[in-house]
Order: sequence, then C-alpha cells, then structure tokens
Amino acid sequence: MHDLVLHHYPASPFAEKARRLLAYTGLPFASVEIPVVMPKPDLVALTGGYRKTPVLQRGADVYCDTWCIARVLDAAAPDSQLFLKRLGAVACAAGRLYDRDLFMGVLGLLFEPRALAGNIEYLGGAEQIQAFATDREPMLKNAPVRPIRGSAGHAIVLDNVMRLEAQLREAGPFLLGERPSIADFCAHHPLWALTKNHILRAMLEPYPMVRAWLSRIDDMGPLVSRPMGSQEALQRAAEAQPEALPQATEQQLGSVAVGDTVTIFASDYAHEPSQGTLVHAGADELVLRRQDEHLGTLHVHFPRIGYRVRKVG
Ligand SMILES: N[C@@H](CCC(=O)N[C@@H](CS)C(=O)NCC(=O)O)C(=O)O
Repeated sequence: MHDLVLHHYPASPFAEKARRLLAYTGLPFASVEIPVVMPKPDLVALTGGYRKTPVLQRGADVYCDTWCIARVLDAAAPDSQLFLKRLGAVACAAGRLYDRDLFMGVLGLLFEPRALAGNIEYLGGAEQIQAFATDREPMLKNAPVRPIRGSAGHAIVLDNVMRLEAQLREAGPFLLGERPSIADFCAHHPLWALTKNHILRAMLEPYPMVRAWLSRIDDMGPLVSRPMGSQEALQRAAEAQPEALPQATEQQLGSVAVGDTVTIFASDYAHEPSQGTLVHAGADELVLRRQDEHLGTLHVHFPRIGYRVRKVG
C-alpha cells in the first residue's frame, strides 16, 4: 500500500479537520503544502479540476473532501470507529451540519470589520488577506452556501457553543460519549478557526467545557508527518497504479451511468469540475478515472453527498 500524502495549508480549517483525523488515527503521512489561493497547478494535476483544501493522495488514488478522507482513514485504522456503530447516523447528520452551518457562521464572524485585525497573524499580512479576498469572492459568487454575516452568523455560533457546553457537561468527554466520532472533528475545525483569531477567541471564555473539549482534540497525536515537495507527490502518482475499485454497488444517478464520461463538481462552492470516466458509484463515493498526459491513470474519489455528476456530450 502506498503512503498517505496530505495536500493542505496551515490556515485551512478543513485541513485542520484532516490533520486532527490523522492525529487521532495515528497514521503517518507526507505533508505537501499547497497555495492558499489559485493557481494550484500541482494539486489540480492530481484532481483534474477540484481546487478545495485538503486533498489526500495514496499513490494514483486522489481523495477529494474531508468526508472521503475520513472514510479512507477509518478503513486504514478501524479501531478509530469514526463512524460509530451505535449513533453513527446521528454522528454523520450532526457532522454535516457543523461542517456547513457552524463553519459558515464562523467565516461570517472572521470577516466582520471588528475581527479583521485578528486575521493578520492567522492568514498573514494585509497583502495576503487582500489576495485571499480577491480569490474567494468569485469562488463564492452564486454559491448556494455563503458565510453567514452579521447577527445571524453570531447567533448560529453562539447557539452551537452554548449547546455544546451543556451537552459536554452532562455527557462528555466527546459529543457522542466516551469516544470521538466524525461529529467531534466536524464541530472542532470551525471553532479552531475562531480561536486562531485573537479578537474572536474571547467568545469562548465563558465556556470551559467547550475549551477543554477543543484542547482534548488539539492534544491528540502526535501528528506523524514528514514534509514532501509537490513534485515528489506527482512522481508518486505517476509511478503507481490505482487501487482496486470497491465491489460494485451501483447507485441511481439519474441519466448518468458507470462507464459514462462525466464531470463531477462540488454543489456548494468552488465549482471547478473534474472530468473523466465514472468507474464507480457507491453509496459513499463516486470514482472518476482520469488519464493524465504526465501522470498516467488516476482514480479521483468524491463523496456521494455534496457533489453533482454531469454527463459530457
Ligand atoms: N467539503 C469540503 C470543504 C473544503 C473547503 O471548503 N475548504 C476550504 C479551505 S478551509 C477551501 O477549499 N477553500 C478554497 C481553497 O482552499 O482553495 C471538505 O470537507 O473537504
């Protein structure tokens, strides 16, 4: 089996979700730092279009989105039981809401005028913040999901934090009991981003159970990683063959079928499509086979939920 390679950058909350999952599972990985803003030619060479952060690579298999990544890590470290047997449905449903609503609420707060100065240590200087804004504006244009600004964002964050505080006090140490689950990692990363902003961090002062739970996840580890250059990661892909596909459990995809040439793109924001042959459509994931001039055959994996598939031609 090939080594795990995480393509990410330090300030990304979703990358922090992947890093915490890696720390919890204890799986070693190589770490490729990618640009915060477009262009990202070496990342896109692997994905065929998808630009979001993070992406996990294992040889010639490329896993887009933290839900795909979590499933790969859970399979590689089965004792971690990220998707719990009891309460698994609740863990996933809660996790999806945290990833969307809590994350978008925190993003809204981070870009309020009163918090902007607090992003300098987090995102870099004024120039980087400007480049970030210039890159993200078109990415979020016409997106059905956007940062929740003003009092609405504040209300979502506070509501979640207050409920987490009460629940953790009654039934910790993790959200669904004794073991961490995917829900903990989905709730953690937006609040981690909040604590990176020294102005907003104070919001968590009155919530000791939440702060202790964040530290419990922050302290998981150690993170067993070594730095890798993007060219080495591409070479790994070029030298490898994709792993065997899962047993066929074909799902309904409307007018699209396995074997078709399709594009797959995120339905929320950053709609850059990846194109190839759909070679697997399971309950959890879609797999696209791409032929790259330099890298050969790649399998690019997407979660089934949150992505659209369109037939080409
Ligand atoms: N659903 C995706 C969301 C990933 C996401 O939105 N990541 C942000 C960074 S935290 C992103 O991609 N921003 C644009 C970029 O990095 O180019 C996942 O779970 O991985």
